Amino acid sequence: MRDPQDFDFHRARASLTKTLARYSRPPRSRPTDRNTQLDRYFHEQREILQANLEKLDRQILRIAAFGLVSRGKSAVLNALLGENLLPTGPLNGVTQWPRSILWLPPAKNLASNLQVELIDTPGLDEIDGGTRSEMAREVAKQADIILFVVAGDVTRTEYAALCDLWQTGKPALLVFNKTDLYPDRDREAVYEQLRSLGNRQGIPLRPDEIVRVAADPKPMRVRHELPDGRVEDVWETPPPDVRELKEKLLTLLARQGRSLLALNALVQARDAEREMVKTLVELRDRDADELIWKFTRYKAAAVALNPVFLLDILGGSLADLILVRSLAHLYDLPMTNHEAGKLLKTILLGAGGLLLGETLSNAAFGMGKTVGFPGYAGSAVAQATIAGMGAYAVGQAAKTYLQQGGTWGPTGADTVIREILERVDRESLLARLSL
Ligand SMILES: Nc1nc2c(ncn2[C@@H]2O[C@H](COP(=O)(O)OP(=O)(O)O)[C@@H](O)[C@H]2O)c(=O)[nH]1
Ligand SMILES: [Mg+2]
Repeated sequence: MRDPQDFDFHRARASLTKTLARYSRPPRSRPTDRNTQLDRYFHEQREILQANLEKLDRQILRIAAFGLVSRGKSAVLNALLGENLLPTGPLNGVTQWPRSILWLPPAKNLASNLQVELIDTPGLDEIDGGTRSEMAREVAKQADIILFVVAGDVTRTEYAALCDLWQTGKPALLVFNKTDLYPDRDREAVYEQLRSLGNRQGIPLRPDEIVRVAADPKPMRVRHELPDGRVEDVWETPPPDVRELKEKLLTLLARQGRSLLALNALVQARDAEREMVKTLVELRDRDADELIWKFTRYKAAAVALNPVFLLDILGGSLADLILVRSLAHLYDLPMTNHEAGKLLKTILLGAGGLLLGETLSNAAFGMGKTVGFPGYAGSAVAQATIAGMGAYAVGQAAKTYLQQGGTWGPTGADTVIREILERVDRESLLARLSL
């Protein structure tokens, strides 16, 4: 049987490739554009798309550790690595910048060529406010899984930071470190404490998203009984214990690693595309509305003045089509067949309205526009109104579809994200990304 993760992976790749192709060139600038940064902005978003495609191709999954200073973020990652590659210490500011290290977990647990990168970050309270939150947001965006490291009581600051990270929709684990110092603090106790902090806002985690570790336990005094019956106290340093965390991560990586990678790439691609389209739409919204009104008036006038029944409908629909094309041109946004199809439906509904309107007004005012003035004027006004409204509806619908960009098409990011999430276990960490 084909691995569903493979399927997710390939669909995500196809969707991203299509999106990139759709935005292969920056939108043409218009004299009314106030924002001269449009070109640069477009390239930035395109780079995000490209980077995500590369990340997907190289199959790099990123796990980032966050938390306040000295909670043992670096120590936890070292314990996972099985080597002290990252500097740790009791002083603030040991870790100044985010750093990433390739993790080679036991291969049998990992599907295919997945690579895992561990990202160490400075304490959320280690650098000044603005830079810190921006850095945290950037790293969180790129991460596929978030580890939030605490030790002892969870403070309000930690709770707030955890909520912020939770907003990204990424799967997150709360890593309760230094269990050697807090042997009685079990999962329930930690969860209860979160509850007391969260009160009505809800808890940003489920109990099974809490793991307990002792990444760098301090030496303990151990009593040894010697063969001759004497008792001796010696200091022993227990080995790091990150079993719970490692197991959770390996299970997650094996079951959903590639799907997770696919989803994250898609979510970022979708956001980049939305950003691009939003900027363009905001910039050209006034022009678009003007265009729609112009067409609305033309169409109303043309329908009112034109005496031939079928010509109204044909001409009206043609005008609608031209309006749609003009709008697409104005925004300079690509229009997929899927959207064009949806639009066509709206246009046909508009034509149906006109047809119905003509029939009804013919009945109400006698023989229609061809006979007698009062009848003509009455039905002409009615038909013109309906035709005008139709153009307006079509214009607004076209605007909405264009604004949604390609993300809703059959290969669009939104569709693929939804379909992957429908397949995966809803209760699992992965479902968090549906936010
Ligand atoms: N007792 C105890 N100390 C730990 C544990 N993990 C880390 N530490 C200590 O906590 C201090 C801060 O660790 P570090 O990894 O630098 O914290 P970071 O600032 O969050 O990266 C260091 O002195 C570590 O030795 C643990 O499991 N138990
Ligand atoms: Mg550190």
